[in-house]
Amino acid sequence: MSLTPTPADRFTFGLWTIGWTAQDQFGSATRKDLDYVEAVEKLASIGAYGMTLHDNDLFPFDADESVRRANIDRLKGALEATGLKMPMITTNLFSHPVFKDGGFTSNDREVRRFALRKVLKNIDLAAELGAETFVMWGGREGAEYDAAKDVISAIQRYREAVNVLTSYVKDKGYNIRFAIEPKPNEPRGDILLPTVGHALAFIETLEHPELVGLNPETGHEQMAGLNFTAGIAQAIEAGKLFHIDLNGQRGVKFDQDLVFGHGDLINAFSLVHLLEYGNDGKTRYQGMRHFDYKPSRTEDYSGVWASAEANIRMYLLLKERAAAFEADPEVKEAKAAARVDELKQPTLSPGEGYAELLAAGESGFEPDAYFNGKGFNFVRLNQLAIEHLMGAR
Ligand code: GLT
Ligand code: MN
Ligand code: MN
Repeated sequence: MSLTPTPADRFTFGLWTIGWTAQDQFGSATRKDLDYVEAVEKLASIGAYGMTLHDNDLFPFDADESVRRANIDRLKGALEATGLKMPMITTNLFSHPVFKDGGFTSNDREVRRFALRKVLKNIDLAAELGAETFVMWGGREGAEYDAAKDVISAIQRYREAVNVLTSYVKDKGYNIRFAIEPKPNEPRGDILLPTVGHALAFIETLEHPELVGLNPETGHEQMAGLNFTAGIAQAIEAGKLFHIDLNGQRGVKFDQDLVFGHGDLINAFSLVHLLEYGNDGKTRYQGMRHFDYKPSRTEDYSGVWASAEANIRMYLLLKERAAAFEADPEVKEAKAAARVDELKQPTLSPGEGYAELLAAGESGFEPDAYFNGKGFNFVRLNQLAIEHLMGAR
């Protein structure tokens, strides 16, 4: 297997990732601004498939129509020249002071109306650039104080906003689907739709749930102490994994946005295995492998590009390790001993209902045999997985 990326690998990067100038809560920028045309050219040269952006990564919040148009056209020229794609676009509803209490769910109705107009305009840009996925990360949609936010109404306003956006896309005939990106906290004390599970439940209450899925981020689930691979599996099963933000996070702390695999490596291994193989070969994830990381504040631009390539290399190495795990006869045997595939078998037989189940009785089943016997052999299987991950097999 090759560790040289090709566009077929579908690796994409946010302009805000490699372009992050490393200003944080405690210190000023440590790098100069990155020009978006240079970003496009560099990404193409390292084998990326595409780049993604927020409206205001490309033009300032207060840009007039001529600046906006000039920058869009200059970007389009760079995309055409390099062949790089723009498969996802999103809107910045978090930087400007107007969004200090959120966009779709600000207590201030005028702000909510302004936010919706900003997103509608950006959907036109997504259509113009051929983006098929429109991400919604509601980082400012939340609160610090329970009394300050009527969460029931906030969810209703969130729903109202997403319903407006899906009806717009339908009326315009755009080939665009929305992907909600959950996050538990940061920058708000508590963010609405904090996890994959919350967002999945919300989507089912929408007017056009078929147009709305998820863009889960590794670190965001792990910040909540959750197993990212397990969340992604549930999203795949629900048909809702529209996009994914890959990065690294080391435990329950602030959002680190490390290089993919530089956090919980074991979980990154199981994730790549899941994305590449699904559970039956049919549920392989076909979408973008989008890296949403922050090149550390300690790095200059040579370090930025080395870290961008590190994301790609980590994914390809894990894919190679996952393939070796998948092909190993000893793993197959350990999986059989662990009865992994038995879970695919429905619990009831064809035609059976609860009445037949009850009538079947215990017929020889011995619950007590599970004491001091009938182990599942999961540890042996996990040891094999980790040996493959370590390159020991
Ligand atoms: C922001 C956030 C990311 C989101 C981006 C999309 S912006 O950097 O931390 O997780 O994916 O709005
Ligand atoms: Mn993050
Ligand atoms: Mn993200």
